[in-house]
Amino acid sequence: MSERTLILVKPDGVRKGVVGEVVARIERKGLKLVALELRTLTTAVAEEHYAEHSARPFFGELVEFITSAPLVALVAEGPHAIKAFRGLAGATNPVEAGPGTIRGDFALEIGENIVHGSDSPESAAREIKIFFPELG
Ligand code: RTP
Ligand code: MG
Repeated sequence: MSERTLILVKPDGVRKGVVGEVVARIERKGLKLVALELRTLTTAVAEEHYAEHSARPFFGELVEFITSAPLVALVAEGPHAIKAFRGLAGATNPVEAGPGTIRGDFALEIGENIVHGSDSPESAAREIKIFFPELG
């Protein structure tokens, strides 16, 4: 069954110039792009997006980082899109992400791990509404 996932190429990914590489991997996997936009997040949107982490010690740094420069937000669609992209991204900590994954290939630090991908159908629905309400 087809589903949608919210993907971010975070500010470090834009700065490193790997937006095209990430989009190419999404497309090569067979997922279809249904929305894509470069934008700089406000603190309010960043806090809403990462609300589940609001009590964590790294929350302030996370929000500061994700609002520090433009990111690319996109929605991809296809069978098992959520799990498929989490597989392409690799483990949260880039030093544990295997070679061939986005984080494994392009990052070293957990706080700057290039991409975000929704982790469940519920998260995807919530996050897509935050970034692309018009897709509702
Ligand atoms: P994301 O939400 O960005 O796709 O990453 P994820 O699901 O793999 O990881 P999650 O647990 O949701 O964490 C969200 C982001 O917070 C940063 N983080 N920093 N300093 C730390 O210990 C720490 N732990 C997590 C990471 O940038 C992670 O992507
Ligand atoms: Mg997450």
